[in-house]
Amino acid sequence: MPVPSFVMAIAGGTGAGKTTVARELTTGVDSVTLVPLDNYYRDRSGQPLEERREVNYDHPDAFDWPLVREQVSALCEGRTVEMPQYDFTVHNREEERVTVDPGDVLVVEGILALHDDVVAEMLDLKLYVETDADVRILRRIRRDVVDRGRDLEGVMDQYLSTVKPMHERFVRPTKKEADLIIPEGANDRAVDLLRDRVLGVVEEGEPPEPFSE
Ligand code: UZR
Ligand code: MG
Repeated sequence: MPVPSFVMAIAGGTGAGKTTVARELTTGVDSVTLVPLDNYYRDRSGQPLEERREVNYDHPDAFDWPLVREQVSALCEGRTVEMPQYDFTVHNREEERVTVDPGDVLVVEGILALHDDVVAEMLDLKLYVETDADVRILRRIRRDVVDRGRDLEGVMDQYLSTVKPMHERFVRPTKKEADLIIPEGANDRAVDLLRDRVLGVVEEGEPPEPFSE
């Protein structure tokens, strides 16, 4: 298995376009390993669904950080991991894990991708995608209502009670940990520049330190 040549994190609020940026940034790279932090929500099999519905999933405590550290570190060292999968419809980890190999580029993506100091040590590049809150909530509504079959009332309640306050308390402050802040979603010049950089590192073996020359 290869040891990844480039390890990056992409943080930002819900609906910011993190997944899109991750895809755009790695277009043209043969092997990319995505580490979505959503997969690392704690295992709540011992808890009834009613209780799981009430969990604050935007708080850092909702995540299984020891497992995130263990698996990101393993992938960085070129080892395969058994990655948990998350089922949003029942708010729980799935029973089956998926075997994930390390690629040339590793992308850790999630609202709190820049939250953990130990994970931060493993990163070559830290990005924060910044998108206006109105755009983010509209995207979130579309995703939750259309794609995940939730009701509008519930999505609005959740946004006001947890998503927004936790964003302000835990997600937005990680912006200052970022090497670069990418304004609004994909298809901009920032993304083009970075993609060239990533491809350069992977194909020509340039040093991973971003913008070091
Ligand atoms: P992204 N989330 C759920 O809605 N249900 C769950 O069971 C687990 C997570 C939401 C979470 C967060 N919050 O805002 C979002 N809430 O998933 C993060 N409330 O995912 O980065 O793709 O927006
Ligand atoms: Mg996403």
